[in-house]
Amino acid sequence: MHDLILGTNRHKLLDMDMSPAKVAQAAPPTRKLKTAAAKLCANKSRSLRRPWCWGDGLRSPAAQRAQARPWQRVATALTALLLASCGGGGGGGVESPAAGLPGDTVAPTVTISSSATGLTADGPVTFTFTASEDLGASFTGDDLVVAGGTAGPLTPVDGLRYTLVVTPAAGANGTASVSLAAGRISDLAGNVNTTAASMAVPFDLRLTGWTLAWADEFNVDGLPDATKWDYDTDRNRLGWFNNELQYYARSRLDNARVEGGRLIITARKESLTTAADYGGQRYTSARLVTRDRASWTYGFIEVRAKLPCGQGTWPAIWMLGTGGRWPDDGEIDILEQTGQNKSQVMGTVHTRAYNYFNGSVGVGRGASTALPDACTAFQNYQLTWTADRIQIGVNDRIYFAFDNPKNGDTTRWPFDNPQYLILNLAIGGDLGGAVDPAFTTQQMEVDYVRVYRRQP
Ligand SMILES: [Ca+2]
Ligand SMILES: [Ca+2]
Repeated sequence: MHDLILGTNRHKLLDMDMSPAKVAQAAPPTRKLKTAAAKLCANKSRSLRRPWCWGDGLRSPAAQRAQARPWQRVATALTALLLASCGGGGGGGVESPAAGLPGDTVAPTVTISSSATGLTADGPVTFTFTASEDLGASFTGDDLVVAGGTAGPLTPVDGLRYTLVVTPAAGANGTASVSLAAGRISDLAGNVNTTAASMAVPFDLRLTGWTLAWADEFNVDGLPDATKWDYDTDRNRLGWFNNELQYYARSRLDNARVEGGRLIITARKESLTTAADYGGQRYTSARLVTRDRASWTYGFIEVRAKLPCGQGTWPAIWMLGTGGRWPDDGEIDILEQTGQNKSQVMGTVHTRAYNYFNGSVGVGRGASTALPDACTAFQNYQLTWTADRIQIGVNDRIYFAFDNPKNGDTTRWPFDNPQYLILNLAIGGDLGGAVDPAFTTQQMEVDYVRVYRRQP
């Protein structure tokens, strides 16, 4: 395709008496190209008239040369010589002579940017197309393939820029994208674009009104970011609360490292007998907390993670109140998975009224949902927490909701105060159960943690 166009341009340079219309006739490959030049000349509304337009028709290059000022003739001839000796040049260079004039052999390009700020758009997305040179009438909305929403008209902003607004369906989430194929547009000299352009923007209209307040994308290899994460090792010596079997290590790459854009928490069968707080455990792992670094009251929290498949592993993504009083300050379990059923995930809240010390109202309030590929693929685990309700979901599907009774009973709703986030991989214990005798290592991988808050 590229060679074909260069060949055509070279032909045009050598035969300057071909009219643009004839060049267009001889040129590849689209019907649009054949008519674009004539269309342009017929468009009286454009403020910048083309030097090769005359009246409503086309002037031959010979007529243009006759009328051109002497310096223009010299410049045109020099450039034609240069271009011919260089074999026509390639795309992307500085346009010489001026874009669109006879002798312009540089194919136009289009770059695309979007109005989206942050990671996810929360409303209509405005795409801006910036052309490398004047495209005249050759660029229309019909040249674009739009997905993920309804597109408005392609609107010229100035000679080079155009905008297009894509409006996603109300309440939906997905990806809005625009793409322009090669061969769809041409510059004023008839050169056709040889490169495609496209842009995709993830959007989530459920986030309308929410602002990204805190995130870790895990982009820096090594130990987790110490400004965002601490380690909870408090109960290594005495033993953890739910009869789990692991020792939680601090700042130890073997148990928590960032690599390839992910946080990897690894549980291992090993005994750190020399650790100062060793409590007799036969497994190691890590429990990362944002405690004393970041906490939130209300928000939308999304954690994209892949869970371990091994029997006896108990991964959790959850929150505890910063007051440190359990269960009075409340607990929100955004994700838990038992050691025996790796195709199911659970969301739960615990309060003074709803905990396993209080048999009268049950161990907690929660629900589970089937997720067959939880341990083989990344999934989005989500908490939507407002003053009215806590909702827990996975992959945009809410499967558990817990309402604020709004009667002032903090034993049932202690969730108007800040909570910090915890990521850990436990072994065995009350939910982990029996550990596979062949266990050596298992891991939970986290692609990102994103916390959104309502705009004030
Ligand atoms: Ca050009
Ligand atoms: Ca990541």
